[in-house]
Amino acid sequence: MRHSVIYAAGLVAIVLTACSKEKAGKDATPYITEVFEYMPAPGQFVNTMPLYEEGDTQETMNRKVLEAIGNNNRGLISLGGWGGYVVVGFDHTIENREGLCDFRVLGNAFGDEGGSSEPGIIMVSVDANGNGLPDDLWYEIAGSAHIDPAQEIWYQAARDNGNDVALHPDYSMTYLRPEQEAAASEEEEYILWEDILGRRGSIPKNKYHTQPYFPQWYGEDRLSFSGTCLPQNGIDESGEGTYYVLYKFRYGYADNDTNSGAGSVVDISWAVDSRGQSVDLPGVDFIRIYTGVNQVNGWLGECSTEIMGVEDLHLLGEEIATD
Ligand SMILES: [Ca+2]
Ligand SMILES: [Ca+2]
Ligand SMILES: [Ca+2]
Repeated sequence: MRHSVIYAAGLVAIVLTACSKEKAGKDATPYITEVFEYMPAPGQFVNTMPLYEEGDTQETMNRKVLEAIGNNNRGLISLGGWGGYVVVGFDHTIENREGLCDFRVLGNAFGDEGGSSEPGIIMVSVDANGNGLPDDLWYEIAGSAHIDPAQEIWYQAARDNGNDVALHPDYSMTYLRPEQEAAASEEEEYILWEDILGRRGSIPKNKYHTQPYFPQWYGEDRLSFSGTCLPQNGIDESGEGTYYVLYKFRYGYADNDTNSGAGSVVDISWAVDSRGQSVDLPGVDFIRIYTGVNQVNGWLGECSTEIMGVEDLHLLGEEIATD
């Protein structure tokens, strides 16, 4: 009997620990403190950002990602092609304050109207079961193209360019490990993929990045991802393959605007459930970001979201109203 009382006391302690995370204490940090999973899709910066070394495992790669983008270190990681993702956590719950943006995702996009926008789709989750792990329901942040792709100012130009400008909400893709590494320094059909729409394509190997592009710590030959696929935002403005512009979406995505730009901040109130309905979240404990566009832009290579960090705006004392 006595034993069960002690056990119950233990349970209470666990519940209190979970609750204490709900409000940011004075020691809380605005930055990423945990990386739960890093699984990029194949890409030209995969296995170098962060660096894969012989013997690395999923666990050691997660740790390398934390060293890069955690605790305001501001290193850079690449999520590779469409679907590649990272799941991060914090030492407190990021509060959803009414009428305000709540967090910022840092990337390496530049240009006022875009130029190098490689949008990542952002998902959020609440540690509903209080176990400290991201094994709860996920909600997607409905960015501007989730609402209406045709409102992006570059929409018609992208359409005229032959881009796929549709938003595919239940998209999935499978990448195939190459049977052998590319022999030449360049190879158009290097990593083959197929998608749920029956389309096939490839991630080409380019001469600037010669390492394997398939994540080397991943053991299987087929690597699948699912989520939303955004309209293709890259246009070859030169018409001869020399000048690609990757246009910026209006709001709600990662690595889409400059880090100081209005497009890099997110209001948790933009979250929707799997049916696209708004959800009312008091705050979030976990954030998942995945590359949102499936497009290869000539010599620039595949569109791949890069992440430099995440910041809790409230802990930073930044008050940014939601437009
Ligand atoms: Ca908010
Ligand atoms: Ca959980
Ligand atoms: Ca980028």
